Amino acid sequence: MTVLIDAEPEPIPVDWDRAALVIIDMQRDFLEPGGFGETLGNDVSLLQRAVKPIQALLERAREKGVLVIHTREGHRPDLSDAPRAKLERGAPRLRIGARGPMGRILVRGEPGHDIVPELAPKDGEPVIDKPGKGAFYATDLHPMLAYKNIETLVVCGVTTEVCVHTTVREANDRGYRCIVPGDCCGSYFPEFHAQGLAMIKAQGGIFGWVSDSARVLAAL
Ligand code: C5J
Repeated sequence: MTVLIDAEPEPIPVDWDRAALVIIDMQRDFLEPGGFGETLGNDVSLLQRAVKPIQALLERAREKGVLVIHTREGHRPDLSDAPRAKLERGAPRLRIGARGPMGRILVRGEPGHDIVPELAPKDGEPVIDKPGKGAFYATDLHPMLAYKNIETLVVCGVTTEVCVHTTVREANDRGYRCIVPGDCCGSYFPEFHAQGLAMIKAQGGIFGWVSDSARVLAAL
């Protein structure tokens, strides 16, 4: 059934049978002290605000049978899928692959790579392991969505201006309509968060639509 979600720049009709909730990188490495986010000099507590609103959307999506997809940014333990340009950034003892309090930073299988317990994937919910910022780059997300006839994505997670934004841009170019509930996203830089959302909905929704968890829940 098609319903209208209130959003900017304008309300958007959504058929929930052809929509997916895509939760980007809600990993301990970004949200907890001692992970990748903190090694880059960020205050990770700023991302916590997104957890509860995402949890509310996730629970409702599960109840209603809406497709839920989780993503995790990270690399193979041998780092063979990480470009040098990415590995060489930051102080050597804090780089991707270095050992930190939650295991090797941004490496698959390490505790820091896990999704935070409040949003842990359930059996049957696809988890996309992505080596880049965008969820479409070097992953099977696009065919997975195509096989399920998905046309609309509700995209949330962290960080607003990096992995959420990159994913929305990639999705937009592939023909998906993206709705971003702003309170379900977080950034280490509040000004980038605000500008990131503004950029999505500017120019008639050049990358997509911006809404919030209350308005999405009202339509779900
Ligand atoms: C970053 C992400 N910020 N998930 N990754 O490096 O946004």
